[in-house]
Amino acid sequence: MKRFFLFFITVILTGNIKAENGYELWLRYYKIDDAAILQQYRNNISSIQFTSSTPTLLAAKEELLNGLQGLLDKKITEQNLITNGCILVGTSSDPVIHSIISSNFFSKAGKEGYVIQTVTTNQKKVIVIAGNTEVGALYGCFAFLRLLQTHQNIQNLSIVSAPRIQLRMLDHWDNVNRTIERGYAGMSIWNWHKLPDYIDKRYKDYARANASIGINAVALNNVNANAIMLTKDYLIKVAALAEVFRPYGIKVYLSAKFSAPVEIGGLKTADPLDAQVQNWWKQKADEIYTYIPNFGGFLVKANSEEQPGPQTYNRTHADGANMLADALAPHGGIVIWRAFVYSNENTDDRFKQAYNEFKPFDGKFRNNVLIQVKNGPIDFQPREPFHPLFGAMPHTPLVMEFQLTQEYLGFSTHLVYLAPLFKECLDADTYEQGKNSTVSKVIDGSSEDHKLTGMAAVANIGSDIDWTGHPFAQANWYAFGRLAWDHELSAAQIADEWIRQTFTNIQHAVDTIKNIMLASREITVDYMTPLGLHHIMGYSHHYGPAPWYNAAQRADWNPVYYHKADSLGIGFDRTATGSNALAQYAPEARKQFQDLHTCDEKYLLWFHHVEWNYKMHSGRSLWDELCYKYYAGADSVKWMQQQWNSLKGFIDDERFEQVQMLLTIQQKEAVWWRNACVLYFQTFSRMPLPKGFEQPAKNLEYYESLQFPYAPGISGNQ
Ligand code: GCV
Repeated sequence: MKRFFLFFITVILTGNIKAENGYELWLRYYKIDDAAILQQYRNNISSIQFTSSTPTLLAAKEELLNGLQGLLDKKITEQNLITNGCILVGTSSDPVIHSIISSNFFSKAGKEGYVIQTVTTNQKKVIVIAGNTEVGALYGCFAFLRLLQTHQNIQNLSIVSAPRIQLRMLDHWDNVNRTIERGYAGMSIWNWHKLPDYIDKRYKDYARANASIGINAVALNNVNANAIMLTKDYLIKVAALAEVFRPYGIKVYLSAKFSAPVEIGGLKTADPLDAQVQNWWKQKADEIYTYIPNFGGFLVKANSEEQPGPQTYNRTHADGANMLADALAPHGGIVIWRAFVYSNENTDDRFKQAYNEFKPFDGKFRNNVLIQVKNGPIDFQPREPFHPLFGAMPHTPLVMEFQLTQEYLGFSTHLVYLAPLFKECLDADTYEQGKNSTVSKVIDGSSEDHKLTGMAAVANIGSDIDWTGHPFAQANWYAFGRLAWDHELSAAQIADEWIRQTFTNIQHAVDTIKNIMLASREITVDYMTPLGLHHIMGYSHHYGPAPWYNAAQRADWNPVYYHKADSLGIGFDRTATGSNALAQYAPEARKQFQDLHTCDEKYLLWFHHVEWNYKMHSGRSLWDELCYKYYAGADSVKWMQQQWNSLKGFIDDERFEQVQMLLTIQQKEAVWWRNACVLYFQTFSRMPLPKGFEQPAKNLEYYESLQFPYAPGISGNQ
């Protein structure tokens, strides 16, 4: 019966769904297809009134009008009078809004938050959307449209929402020549050649999408920076983008190359303690602010992976960051200095290097410096324990750095919903100040009362028509913004609202898609790096498995450095008998990892070298468990395919087929990962595959022979 019902719905729907290319993201505003909900909205909304027409409120008005007219399929008028069903939008400084909304709400909303209230005034029922600032009101409009797009009841609204984190930032690794380092969705959307005169429509749509989820900062260029970005010609182009973004509350930042004073300034040195160098940066900052009055500041990768930095001149990270901070301070700019550093000369465990280099400088940075730390200690792996710097630098504001572009998670061909990965890190307990000192409390400033706070993510956006190359990669952009606004939202809640806005509100379809999304990250971990394996992907391009690789010029670029498989077992001993990286965590946090028998098996091989015969919680040997995980992961992609196939007719054919094809690739690649890894590790364990497991189709030599010279995403600082 249920089947028949679903089939019936499918038949009805198929005729109505128009093809979509994904360009509109989660801001589609198609007519509400539920008659009762549509009626409720039509009854409650008739007109809009804006209290002023500044650029930000004009942007809000355009969005609200466009959204309402699309969703309600009715003409919405603009009124000067308050009538029944009017939506009144403005700021708390407007006398009418001030008189009908309690100031309590506004104090909770803070600088960027919003209030959405249903109010009856002079016998007229109205909906007020307001903030203390215009950008707060803009965010409120987007939030209101989200309510409608997700079919919420809007008859008696009483909502106040404020971001938990101040700086909610996308970092583009886009090069000047429009290639993108680790980019899998086409070329950079910044057309530097045509800027500043040609303003692509995409720039505004990009700003709208970001504002709709509260993103308020973007670093435009690769952290492997090109100094040319700081020349006048390029600053003028940057200024043109900043102008498009400004009404949407978005500030631009630039990745600054530390050697710029030499490369474009004609100086002999970039030593941060040299007066001429300091002066050069001061003048550069002054110049930037003449073009971009609301410029955000610099993002810096220094002394890491061949990038220049203060250590080049025997100075410290603090010397370098503080020099730039002093140049920006008069203008209110900030420096975001990355802690992703590891040195070739240092033979100690790469895991430990960022902590060792940065912890001694805790409290030594200027007030306008933030230190940006990747979520885990190595590099955006499918699963990492939280970075030990979180909780270790109480006197320094730390910015979280996540990665949306799926460098280590199947590029833009694998469906991997990243919110569970983000949440796992944010919810981890650092025990910095006793129990419940979660990573999220470190970065939202509540642990140490920091006023400047931030969360950043490496963007997954490119020139592909759907922006992200995989329709589901859009969900990662969306989830990042929502979590940066409120890290207490759950991965399921965010998936739910994204699906409803992006695909459909039909409950069966929402549930099916949500199940796929929520399972996808763990499935990927299982077929790529189960039980705490990490960094075993292809060399340089990072595509596919290569646990055997051992030819890189630096030891810590080789997978064998990380898995340490030998005839006895597998895994990196980071306890006191090994590299003792665990000592970098607070004692209580360390406890959860340090004992082989109690360590969560998800992290086992991150911290222990474990014998092949070791008995796991399941009762299986480690070897059998490893095989079990690899096979379960690959099989689960088939489950994802079956689930997806059941959605035919619930969503448009164009995106349905796209995802179907991408899942086919994902399934093949999952089997490839499984076969290559199992065959390789078997050369050490010398144990058979567990009974009943299908023998890999090819031998290890075959997998080792695969070459991908043109895999996407590799590039330097062009
Ligand atoms: C921008 C990893 C990536 C590099 C990236 C680097 C970083 O090593 O593979 O492409 O460079 O991280 O975060 O700086």
